[in-house]
Amino acid sequence: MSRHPRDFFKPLAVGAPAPLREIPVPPSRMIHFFDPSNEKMRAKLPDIAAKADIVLGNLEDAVPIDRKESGRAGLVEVGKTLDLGGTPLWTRINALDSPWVLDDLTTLVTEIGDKLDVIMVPKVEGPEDIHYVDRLVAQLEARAGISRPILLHAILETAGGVARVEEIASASPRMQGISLGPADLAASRRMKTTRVGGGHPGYVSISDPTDAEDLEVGRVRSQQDPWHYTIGRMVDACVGAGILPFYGPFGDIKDTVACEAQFRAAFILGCVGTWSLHPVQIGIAKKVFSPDPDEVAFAKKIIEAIPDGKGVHMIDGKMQDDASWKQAKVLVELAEQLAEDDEELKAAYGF
Ligand code: 1VU
Ligand code: MG
Repeated sequence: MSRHPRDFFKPLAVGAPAPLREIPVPPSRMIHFFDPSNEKMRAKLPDIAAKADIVLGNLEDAVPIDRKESGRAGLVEVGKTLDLGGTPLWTRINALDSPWVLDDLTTLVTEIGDKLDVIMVPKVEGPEDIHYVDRLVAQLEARAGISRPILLHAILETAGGVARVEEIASASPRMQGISLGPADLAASRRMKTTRVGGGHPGYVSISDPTDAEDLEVGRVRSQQDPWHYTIGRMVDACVGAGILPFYGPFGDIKDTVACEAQFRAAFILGCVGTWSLHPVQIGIAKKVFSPDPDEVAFAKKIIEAIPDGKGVHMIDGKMQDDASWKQAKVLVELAEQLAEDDEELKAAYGF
């Protein structure tokens, strides 16, 4: 936080809306990416929005240079003409050092700022990047007469950004969350992988040999998660700042099994959701980021057995106390929230 604490929640431009004190937490299991320069994808968006928790018009990487302007115009058209049935609309703007970002922000905030919930900012290196966007968005909100502040979401995809993730998370009251960007981050760190998320057969731990003479015998190799450290650090930074952590892209669209495993590792470590790059990943994210019904049933049992959440108890042979009661609350409260608008989940959780 670079401003005095007393000024942290003051609007950064005369006429801009007051920053929110609490970050809203609607169901956020997947941020579904679409290419707004692709007319076919735009046409499918109402159907996609009915399945996804959040839809995001991507203007940055993956959109070719000659379609940057039509992508921006396509997103304006989406905001002005499509009924997304209440599903939040986000965008990912071009990088702050690119020739497109100023027009991205100016056009989007002034044309469809009242429809945009969150602006995702790529390649954030430090709090100064958030401060720049924060002030500019405030000026544009004031110009457009927007009454609800647009929130910001940073992608953690440079080594420098990871080193300053706590400062990024608390750079502005507009900060809504952070996503892991494993592709750019791998390149920035000079990690030796061409994969977009997921494990790597070279990143393993190995058991001891069973034969002292022959080092090849009986050794079990087990792939490790190269994103474990960064996800853990990102989750801590986000929770400390009262904002939401997300896993990012999983590029092997055909390998739905590995995608599910990567999403689940992120869910268990504390992420609230992930990106989906292809319609097939929406269902995977929904399954993974909705808590498992058996685990919710056990969590409910803990809460029912320990109404005041105090003391030590044995439930099904497992020790429960004040801390495990809080763990149970995390799962049950998330399940209750997700079940509110989903009859299938409501039945699965027995609410
Ligand atoms: O059956 P149809 O032809 O009518 O439709 C295709 C396709 O258009 C559609 N589809 C999508 N619709 C909405 N949102 C999407 N994200 C989306 N992706 C595909 O589904 C039908 C079947 O598609 P497909 O299996 O034949 O797949 P394609 O080869 O058409 O498309 C695959 C890619 C990966 C190109 C496509 O899914 C895509 O563009 N996804 C978004 C990629 C993206 O946003 N990348 C940037 C974020 S990741 C990053 O920055 C770091 C790595
Ligand atoms: Mg990236």
